[in-house]
Amino acid sequence: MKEFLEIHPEVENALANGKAVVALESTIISHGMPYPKNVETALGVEEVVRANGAIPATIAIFNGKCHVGLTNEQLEYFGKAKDVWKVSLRDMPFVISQNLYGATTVAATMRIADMTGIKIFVTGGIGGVHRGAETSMDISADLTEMAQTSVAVVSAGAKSILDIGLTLEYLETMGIPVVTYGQEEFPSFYSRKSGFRSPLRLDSIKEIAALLDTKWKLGLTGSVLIANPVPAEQEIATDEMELHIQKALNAAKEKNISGKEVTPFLLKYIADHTKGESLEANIALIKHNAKVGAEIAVAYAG
Ligand code: PSU
Ligand code: MN
Repeated sequence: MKEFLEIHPEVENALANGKAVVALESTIISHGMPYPKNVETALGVEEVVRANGAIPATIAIFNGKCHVGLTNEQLEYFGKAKDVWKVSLRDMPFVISQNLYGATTVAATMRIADMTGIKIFVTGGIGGVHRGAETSMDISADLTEMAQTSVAVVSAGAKSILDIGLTLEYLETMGIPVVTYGQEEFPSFYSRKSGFRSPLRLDSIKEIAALLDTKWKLGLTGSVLIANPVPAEQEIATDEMELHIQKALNAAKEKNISGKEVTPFLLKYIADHTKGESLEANIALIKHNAKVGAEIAVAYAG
């Protein structure tokens, strides 16, 4: 696999010395937030990871190579470029063999992190089972990837553009532990609430690291979802978000949006219609996840 990887020397060095490394995705930069806030956020998230004792490794595909750890210029490129592929697992062989540029989703980022030897990955929200999946079959490859790849995912739960109940059922079926950090309820990205009880709860970083270590030492492959609720000051009420989500879903239906376009369309619609507030919440929760993810990576490495 080496021929497809371009590992930043700082990341390579950290891995060789058993230091904590945190993988970060790039779809969020290219397809999840407007420029220049996306680049500022990506740089800010990397700083938070460093401030908490780990080395950040943002992952993206450049000219057919999987880059693990990006330069600031590369981050800037991904924030600005309009022709960047959204790369999930099925897109990897095409984008790589065609020497294209791709921003990686949770699924593709996890896989590349695993190829590199990184065990902890931080994002905002994961993809999941979409509302209406009983007829559309729209279930994100993030979930099937989490079922097989042994990289932990730190997220603010799942956005309520998804069917959170079905997403939790799917994670249970696939044997993926879902641990909420510090509260009983599973969070829904913008909100600390979702209406669903978290399958598991842990209140310390040490216990989370021990759970990861135990799962993998038992030979149980696959991910652990660590749900880290958005900080209370930046939270947006679920009923307020629900109105925007309903409108976004209706607009997607009207425009016949399907396949891989669904998630970026819904994210952009909600961002455009909630303006500053949702963007600020989004930035705050990703930085908070970066802090918790770095702490877990340090505890796990220790
Ligand atoms: N959900 C969010 N924010 C995101 C995404 C999902 O709240 O940025 C992005 C992630 O990169 C995720 C991808 O892996 O969308 C899932 O896309 P799909 O539903 O097409 O699998
Ligand atoms: Mn989908």
